Amino acid sequence: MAGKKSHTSARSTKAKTPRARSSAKPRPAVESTSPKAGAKAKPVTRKQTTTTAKAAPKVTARKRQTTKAKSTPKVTARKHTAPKAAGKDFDFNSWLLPTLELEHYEPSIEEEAGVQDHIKGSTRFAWLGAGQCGGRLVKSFYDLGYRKALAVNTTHHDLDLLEIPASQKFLMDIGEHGAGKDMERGKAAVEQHSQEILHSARKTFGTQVDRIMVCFGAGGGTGSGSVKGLIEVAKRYARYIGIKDPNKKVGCIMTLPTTGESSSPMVAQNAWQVATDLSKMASKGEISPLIIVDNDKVGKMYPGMTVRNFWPSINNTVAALFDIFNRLSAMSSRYTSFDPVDYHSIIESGGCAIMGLTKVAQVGDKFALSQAVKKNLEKTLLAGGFNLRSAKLAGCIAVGGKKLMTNVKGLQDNIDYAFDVLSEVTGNATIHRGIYEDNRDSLRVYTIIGGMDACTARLEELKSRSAVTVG
Ligand SMILES: Nc1nc2c(ncn2[C@@H]2O[C@H](COP(=O)(O)OP(=O)(O)OP(=O)(O)O)[C@@H](O)[C@H]2O)c(=O)[nH]1
Ligand SMILES: [Mg+2]
Repeated sequence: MAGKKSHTSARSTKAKTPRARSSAKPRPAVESTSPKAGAKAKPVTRKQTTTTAKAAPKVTARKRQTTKAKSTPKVTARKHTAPKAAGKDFDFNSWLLPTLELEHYEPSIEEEAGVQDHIKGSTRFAWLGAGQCGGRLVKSFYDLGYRKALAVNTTHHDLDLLEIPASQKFLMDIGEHGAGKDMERGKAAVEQHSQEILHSARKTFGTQVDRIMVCFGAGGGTGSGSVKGLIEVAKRYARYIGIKDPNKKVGCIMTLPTTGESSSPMVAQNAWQVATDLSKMASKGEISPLIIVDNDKVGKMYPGMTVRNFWPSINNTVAALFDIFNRLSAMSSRYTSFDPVDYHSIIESGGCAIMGLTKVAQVGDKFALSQAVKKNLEKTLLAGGFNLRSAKLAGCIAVGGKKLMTNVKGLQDNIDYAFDVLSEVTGNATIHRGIYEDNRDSLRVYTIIGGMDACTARLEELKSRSAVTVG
């Protein structure tokens, strides 16, 4: 038995209680369940069924294996007996400390519905929006039916303008209106209020959530400064509701500033800093996915937007595009289904992710179609500067009008060929495919590319701007 000692954990001290030591025969390790030595202890947890005084040596099979049992392989019989205070050298601490058994149990969480969603996707998302951009992004998701949205800000002015229920807004009061592009203030705000934000998240989201996305705009003070703290809060919430691997279930949507905005060195510096930090976290698998939306690129892709519709148009496009993958992954197709498992593997692949939509005019010609997809791909993705060949996984879904699907000969082949071309462009990333039909008159190709390295070229550009000194 002595040789076994080296295998035992700190918990083995229990076996050295006077009672255990005085036993003539080798006794099963003693597990204490009650602080009352020698008392007839009541079961203390749902799962524990044996009571201390009734501990029978014949008990050989236990449903619940304790750490101790694992570390002393020879012990087959287990009893849950409280230590007896027999003898003056009874060491109260040595048996009291190991009773922290409850740490091994999941707290029993009651199902709470939280705010009800109105979506038809395969995955239940909760949204945490920080700063003005984050708040407006989550509002766009809210409008699509993703009602589990919570906006946080350091100023009530931005929150007041958000048309979501007051209970889904949280003011991180730091005594000033906004962080004034000072990331330290954003950071301090979340540190000061993290407990209350967690509380609001629990109340708003409930327990029926699969993934949490934190949204913000890189460049400001509130969102950029608080995002890392909020990711932590999101992970705490995830653990609280029993999500197993929070690193894979908490992601981000981050926007990058326009050229005009980043002519301010502070905006460029903030954006470079936070985008670099989050890209590192994403590549280490600490968040997944990190979806990047470059406001500058989107602004140039859709020229002629008015001031009034600039942000709402971008936000609604981002939300609708994100929603497409979630929604289609819940639908089966008579052609090729994009399964929830496909979808999840992409969004869990870590690294950076981008999304895009290409409309294809020439569908009847195999090469024209694949060329259109290839040529349009980089142009139509919502952010650039990535090495697409670093992608691990991608999803590509072609949605064609019923008439096209019925009348165009060889369309399935042509679409398949376009998928192959995409695989080539992404350095042979695994492409999860989907082919669906709708009532429109066109063929649209929706793409999400995941598991990529950071958009180094774009980050360098931001860095160079942040070096410019004013005056
Ligand atoms: N896509 C998108 N980007 C936005 C929106 N609003 C702001 N941004 C971007 O987000 C960046 C940060 O701006 P805000 O979100 O206003 O900043 P903040 O986090 O509130 O920080 P402070 O105002 O400094 O407290 C801006 O430079 C813009 O590029 C929006 O509604 N949609
Ligand atoms: Mg702001």
